[in-house]
Amino acid sequence: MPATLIKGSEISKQIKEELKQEVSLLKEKYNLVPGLATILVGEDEASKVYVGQKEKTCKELGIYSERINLPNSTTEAELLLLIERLNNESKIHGILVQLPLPKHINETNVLYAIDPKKDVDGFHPVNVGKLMLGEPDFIPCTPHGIQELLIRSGVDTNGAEVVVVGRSNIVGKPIANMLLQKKKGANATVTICHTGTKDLAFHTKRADILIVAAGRPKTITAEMVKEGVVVIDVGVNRLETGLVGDVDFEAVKEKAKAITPVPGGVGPMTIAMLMYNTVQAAKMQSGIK
Ligand code: L34
Repeated sequence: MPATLIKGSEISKQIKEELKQEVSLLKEKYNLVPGLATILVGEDEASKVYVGQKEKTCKELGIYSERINLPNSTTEAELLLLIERLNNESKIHGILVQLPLPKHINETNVLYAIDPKKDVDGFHPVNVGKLMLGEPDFIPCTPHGIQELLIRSGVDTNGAEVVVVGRSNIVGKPIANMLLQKKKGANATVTICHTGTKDLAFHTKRADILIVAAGRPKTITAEMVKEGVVVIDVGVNRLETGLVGDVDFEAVKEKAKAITPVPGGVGPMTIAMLMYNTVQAAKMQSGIK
């Protein structure tokens, strides 16, 4: 039977609606307006689209946003100086430096410079560590979005065989770690596959829940999954024919119980969870529970 679609575009709307109400309440009760600074260095077209969506969503929700576009020629020192200014700016509660950065800038140095209290991406080592310990302040937006998709579409992760394809710091590592925690929306048996995995299909065929963040179209074909699998496709590949994920959607959907589309799956959830983290940051910095 063909799969049901897990519509991130719909579920993210619901989350944004909840956040909009919370933002309005924070304004009314505490005169608090959450603020997000987004920094884009260079001219990457996809990054422009994503940052644009982030800024637009802030506006929709009543979150203050400052968008900072810097030329490709920006030095690391200049970027670090800007981050320091934003770390000390009280109306900014969250700082997001869109990745990837131009090659001459050291990503690690930049991510370490963001005050962990304002690190709404959850990329600072303090926040990575807290996540791993099961006590997160900020959960990285894409894995957080994936977990919310699973919870809100009623997928039971408890005791499930989860296979994650991809080991990036942004998606693979954090989602694997989150799903193995002894918590609601987690408590799964997790396998992580990557480019060093000898027999990828051996692992993916065993998955009850398959999360694919490999960055390559058709990484997963129909022969590689079992009947009734739940598939979360994190890929965003721009081909001449349009945007596709990492999963051979048309074929895999015939075997899956549920599957996320691309576009309209994980992508919009990433944006929604960034808004969630920004509201959390504002509350944390203002001592509001
Ligand atoms: N710092 N850098 C930082 N934080 C992040 O969380 C990101 N990421 C990834 C790239 N760099 C980052 C994003 O925001 C990927 N990403 C992202 C955000 C949104 C969408 C996709 C990736 C998204 O909205 N995708 C739409 C399609 C948009 C289009 O037409 O291109 C979708 O429906 O999938």
